[in-house]
Amino acid sequence: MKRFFKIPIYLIGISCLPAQAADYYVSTANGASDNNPGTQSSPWASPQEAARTAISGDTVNFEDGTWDLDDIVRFKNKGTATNPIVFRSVNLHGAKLKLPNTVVGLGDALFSIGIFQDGSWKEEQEMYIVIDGLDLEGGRRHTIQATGGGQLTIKNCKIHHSGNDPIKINSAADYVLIENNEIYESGVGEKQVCSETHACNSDGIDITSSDFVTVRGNHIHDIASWGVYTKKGSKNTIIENNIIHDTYEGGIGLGESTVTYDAIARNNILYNIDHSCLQFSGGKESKFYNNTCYNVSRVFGSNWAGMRVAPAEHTAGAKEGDDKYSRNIEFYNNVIVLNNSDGYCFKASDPSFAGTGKAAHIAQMKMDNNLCYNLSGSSNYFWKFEGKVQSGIDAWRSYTNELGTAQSTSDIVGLAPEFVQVSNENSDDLFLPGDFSPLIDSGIDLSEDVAKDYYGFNRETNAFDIGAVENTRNVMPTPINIRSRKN
Ligand SMILES: [Ca+2]
Ligand SMILES: [Ca+2]
Repeated sequence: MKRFFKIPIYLIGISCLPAQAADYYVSTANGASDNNPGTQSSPWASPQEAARTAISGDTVNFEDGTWDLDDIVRFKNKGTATNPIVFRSVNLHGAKLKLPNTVVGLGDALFSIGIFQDGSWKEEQEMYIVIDGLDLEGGRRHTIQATGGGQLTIKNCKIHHSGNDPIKINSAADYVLIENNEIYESGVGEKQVCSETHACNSDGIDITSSDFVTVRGNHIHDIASWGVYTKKGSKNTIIENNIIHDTYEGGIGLGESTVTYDAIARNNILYNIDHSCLQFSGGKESKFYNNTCYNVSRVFGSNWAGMRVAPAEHTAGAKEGDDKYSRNIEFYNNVIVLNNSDGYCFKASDPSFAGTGKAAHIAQMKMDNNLCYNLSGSSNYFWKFEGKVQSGIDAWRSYTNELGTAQSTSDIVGLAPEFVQVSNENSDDLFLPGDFSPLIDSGIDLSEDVAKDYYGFNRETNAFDIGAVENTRNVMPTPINIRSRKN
């Protein structure tokens, strides 16, 4: 874990002086040139010039226009906590930067954020860069890649049509905030074709070996692989209040091929997900709280589940001596609406921990107050744990009770969630439980971790609803509009 403040005490007085901050402009208008001073009346022409020149405290304003780039954009300098470097579109999404998926460059991304020195990217760089409101398209592998480029904020942007993952955070890029972006169409470049329809390893957001990354309020859709996952030893990832839909693989992964620690995914809405919706794959001390999954596990239903637990493939990034298995994990207050005839609400494929048995394993899992329903019309519901399949909630309860750690004592199975709205993504009622929904007041109180719901309404202490949206509309104040531009 990183220390936030590295400024010696005697320098603090200096860092508090007014910054010599400049306001620069970049434009596609006639007369724009990198030989200009970069003022509003005499703007630069290229984002690369801005990225080479801007220093701590500078704001670079992009006028409306389209830049057809032929090279990556890489920042030369860093900002500071109080004086970041800001790249912003004057008008929301008015500035469009495009880099073809064929262009090879450092990082293979449109924006490569980090410090490249002596032939490699440096880890744990505190960049303090803000990218705000731009429309970013393409990149051979990624649209934005932070390799070691920490303290980065990506907000209010459109980020799309990447070769692989639109956003890749890796190599100890700590304290990255990804907020209020629309992220879509991953894996359109040099496809590693998985099937006739989509690419591989092209997730909406891929967080690898980076701590304290927050993914909040994003709209992530039409994704070749997973919506979001965090792996390779990443610690303290927060994934909250996102809407994720139309993915060809899974929804949210806490752990993937490698492990993650202390992650939480809460108040997310996921729909039209082909494989598992919520998955721990080498997830440790991690939580899925109050997420709504609808129309999930649509393809190969017997391989996947609404909620799934698996080991990671490798221990890369794990704490010293630690293993690859998921442990101390929790699924509470989640809605799982499957769409397949196989009916797997839950599936754990972790084998027994070395030297211990099923009882020890199940004691390290906690799941309850989830609702499982199936759109396919099948009334069979299954729970699978270490190769043994339990048919029906009663069988699952008594099986886990016999193992010494009763699970799912308050789950709701086979009842429709009765949402007001399931298809209009712009509706304020999307996935709101209707007034007679079984989700209402059926959750466990998670006030400490889930104070608000997807829309920003306060949760009802001691009367938690299941799922991402709390039905308390008549009594609560108007919430923040999550789609408006964030300051
Ligand atoms: Ca990936
Ligand atoms: Ca309630």
